[in-house]
Amino acid sequence: MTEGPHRRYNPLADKWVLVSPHRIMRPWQGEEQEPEPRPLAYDPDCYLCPGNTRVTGEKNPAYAGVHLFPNDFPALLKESDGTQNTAGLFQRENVRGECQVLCFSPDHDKSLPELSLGEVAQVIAAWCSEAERLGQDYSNVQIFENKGPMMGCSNPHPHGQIWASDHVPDEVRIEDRMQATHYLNKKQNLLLGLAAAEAEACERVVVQNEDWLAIVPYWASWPFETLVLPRFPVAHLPELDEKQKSNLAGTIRELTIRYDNLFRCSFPYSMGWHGAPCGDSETSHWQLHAHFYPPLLRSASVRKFMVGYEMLAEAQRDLTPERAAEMLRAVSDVHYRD
Ligand code: H2U
Ligand code: ZN
Repeated sequence: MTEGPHRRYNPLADKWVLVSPHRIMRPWQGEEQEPEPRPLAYDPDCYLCPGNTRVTGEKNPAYAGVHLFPNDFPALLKESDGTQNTAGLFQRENVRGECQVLCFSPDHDKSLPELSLGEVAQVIAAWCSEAERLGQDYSNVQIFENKGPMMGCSNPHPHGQIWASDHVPDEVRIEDRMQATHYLNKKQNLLLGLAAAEAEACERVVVQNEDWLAIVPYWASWPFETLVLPRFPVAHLPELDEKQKSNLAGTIRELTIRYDNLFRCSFPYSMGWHGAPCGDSETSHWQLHAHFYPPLLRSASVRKFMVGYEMLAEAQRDLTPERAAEMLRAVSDVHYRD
């Protein structure tokens, strides 16, 4: 028997999602996209490949592992001034920040799931050291990856971005408030409690090891959305020890392999890390975590659109999070291209 329509609450974002499991069989006559062609290991026209020249004329080094460089078109600048207006209908404030680009590997063709464990560990080490370095100067260090043309990513070369800002952006500000309220009311860390409950129930777990869990959250709004959760208290990426980082490499590698295997394609997503605002002295309510938001719904080309009811009312899904987790668990943990 299928479940009836119901709503689920997201205590981290203070949002609801409408779940309509009975609707999953509805016919699809919408857009069918062509799967993207696989690129080459080296592309002479790519601005991120080793040795190539970027838009600015600057030349990339012949890098062998990860490669980090300041974004040539940064959304935030180190200095900013202008009129501030802190009251009324037309408020504005000045912002200061820095943007970095992080190439995950010299290989133009290999995204995270196709890198070795050691190579994924190098990406994690770079995330941690940049979070540490930029966290000295800024309130928030937003580490993220936008993957695939479906997500508007301009270049197939595997890379992520890091935007540091002197303000705490909305998503993090709301999570800060929600975790603080939960901690105050329940005397428990929200996501640490969630990790323990999910590990026990297993229903929504996709990957697990001694230190980490990847789950499809109970309140997921994207069909195959996942949350990567530490099973120990930690507020910031640079606080991870070597074993925790190495187990995280295994978690991210396995999760992204399962993603790719689901529809046998390079699975698009936006992912990123959330940690406590840098420099906050009281962080007991905070738990570091990563969100993966993939757009795909039923195949390499059929995506979920967050439109209509989602834009005007609240998120809605047909496939249950439990079924999504089951599907991700059912595929192999060996990449389909191996
Ligand atoms: P996306 O493909 O996720 O948009 O990221 C590519 C980033 O790389 C983008 O932010 C930067 C763009 O500004 N970039 C450079 O810094 N130098 C270049 O020569 C091209 C692109
Ligand atoms: Zn490239």
